Amino acid sequence: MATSRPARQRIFNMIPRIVRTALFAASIAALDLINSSGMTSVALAQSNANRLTKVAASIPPVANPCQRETAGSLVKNPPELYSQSGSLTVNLSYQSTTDADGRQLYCFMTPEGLENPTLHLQPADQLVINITNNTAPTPLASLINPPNCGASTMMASAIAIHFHGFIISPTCGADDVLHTVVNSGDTFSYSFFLPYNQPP
Ligand SMILES: [Cu+2]
Repeated sequence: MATSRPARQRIFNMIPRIVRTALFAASIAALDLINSSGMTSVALAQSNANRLTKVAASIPPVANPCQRETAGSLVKNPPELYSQSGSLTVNLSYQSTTDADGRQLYCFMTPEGLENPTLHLQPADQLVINITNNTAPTPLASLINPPNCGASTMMASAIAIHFHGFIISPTCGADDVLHTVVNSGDTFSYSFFLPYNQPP
């Protein structure tokens, strides 16, 4: 009996991770030193033009973001989103809040109020993530030499998403971890296809 797909559904658990560590900032700084010839005005114009092609409509902040379970309660699974007809588009507002104990919490919120959803895709599916960094801006920390992906300067509050285990290109809009910069107030779109042979 022929079946088009294995009975066991291949589900990928994609956990977006925020790259905003000091280590990452240090690696960017090192790249800046290597490319110390500096950014020309032509390069700046090119990077800005490139950036414009990547900007989607901004995702507004969501009320009551980054909620946590109360102490002693059962921890629930995160909400889940599934691709349909070969694609999944997710709009995310990256936000921060301070809890009752003074801790700074960060999270991804969908406009519907889903926090940190788990995204399920099939091989060959397209994933589109439009994300706005709605955290408070911090002073500009460093200049990112071209080729830029998003902003050409990086705030300490800048974010980028990268993906573990996906067989995808390390290019802008996919899994470029070195040059993708989404500063506070900026919006960025990731868009790529998973390969047909993407293992679970
Ligand atoms: Cu990683």
